Amino acid sequence: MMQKGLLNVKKIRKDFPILKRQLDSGKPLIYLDNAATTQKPLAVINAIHDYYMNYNSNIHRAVHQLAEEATAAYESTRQKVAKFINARSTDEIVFTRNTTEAINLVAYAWGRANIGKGDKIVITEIEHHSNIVPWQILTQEKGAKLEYIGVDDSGYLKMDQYQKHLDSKKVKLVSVSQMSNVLGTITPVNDIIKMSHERGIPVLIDGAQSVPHMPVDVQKMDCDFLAFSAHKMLGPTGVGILYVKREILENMPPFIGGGDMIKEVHKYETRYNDLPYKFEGGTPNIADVIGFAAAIDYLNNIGMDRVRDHEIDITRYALDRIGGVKGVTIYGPPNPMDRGGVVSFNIGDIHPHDLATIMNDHGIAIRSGHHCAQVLMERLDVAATSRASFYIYNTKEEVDALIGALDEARRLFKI
Ligand code: 7TS
Repeated sequence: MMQKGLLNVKKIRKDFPILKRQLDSGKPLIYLDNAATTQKPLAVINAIHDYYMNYNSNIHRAVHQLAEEATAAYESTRQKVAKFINARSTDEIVFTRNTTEAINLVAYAWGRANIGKGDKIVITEIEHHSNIVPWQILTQEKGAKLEYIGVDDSGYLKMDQYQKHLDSKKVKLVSVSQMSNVLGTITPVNDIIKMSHERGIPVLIDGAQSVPHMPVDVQKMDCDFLAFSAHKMLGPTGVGILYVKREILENMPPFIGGGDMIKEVHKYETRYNDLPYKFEGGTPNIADVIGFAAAIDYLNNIGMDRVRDHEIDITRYALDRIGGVKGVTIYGPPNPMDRGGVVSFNIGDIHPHDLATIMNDHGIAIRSGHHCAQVLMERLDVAATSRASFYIYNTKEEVDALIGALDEARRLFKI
């Protein structure tokens, strides 16, 4: 049953064994690097353990009992994923290794068949490298062009630039992150998709940061492709999801050739398997796909609306508290309603790696660096930022501990 009201964070924390960990500094762990990967509840760890202990087998191939059990569990995750994002059917859900591979799948399979000389692909300045490099490779190979929607000083996309790109009439694909992993910006994907569909242009949504943190409905949004990673939403590493609208997937050539993606192979030709198996060549990451189901169950039990509400609450508090630190610059939208639970900042001229090292001495795990978003770093005119990112088990007390440690760093560096 879905719960109501504020999250019972105290209870949630008990489900995550790692949160009890004492670090080498002697301090308890304060984990604020959730945009990189989240921690895993016991239910996920147990599901993986149970698979290897009791029904380890390859899937889709044999008729013996273990194979049937493993196949059923693997396919049950696909059903849960389809329901979680409200896909029309499980045919539209392809398992990959991560968001990066999901986007590359689209670039290779769809892109090679649909992008030609002089065509344009539109992305934005806030993208993660995973949503930049595949398009650079494709456009360079095809003699096509990569165009950017800029970001303003408050972290919002410059929609007038988007309009101009669309008006230029050569755009064949738009690929945009729904939530920035640096600024936290939640982008206006509904408008972006509507504007591009009016011109018959498909849209890929990078949901690596959005799907774990807010309700995402592919039918409502009407995106053509959606990519995200299990490991950023309580699930194991090594599992990514690519949603593709059925009518597009049906016409896509395959990505990786080999076992499992075929129906019949002859000396010089192959009949490919049904959707979505045509896009899942080779033995997949069975154990972790099975583990991912437990993560989806866990999130469903809380309810994604409540996950989002918790993060708005803690982000509002963090923006306020971090904003009060002397010498601080916070990047991204000032309004917590317009962003996810990610706060990037710099303090004076303290290098983010130095800051992260001092935080580590306090048991606080934050991220420092370019966050795989160097195009955005150039736009912000910084080499790096520090970043605190939150999830369902984080508390305001942990934000307070961060502030205490930041103040100490500031004193150390005489800012
Ligand atoms: N897209 C976005 C918006 C991301 O934030 C990330 C990972 C990816 C794509 C790639 O996901 P992967 O699972 O394929 O690696 N972001 C981060 C981060 O912010 N820190 O570490 C990874």
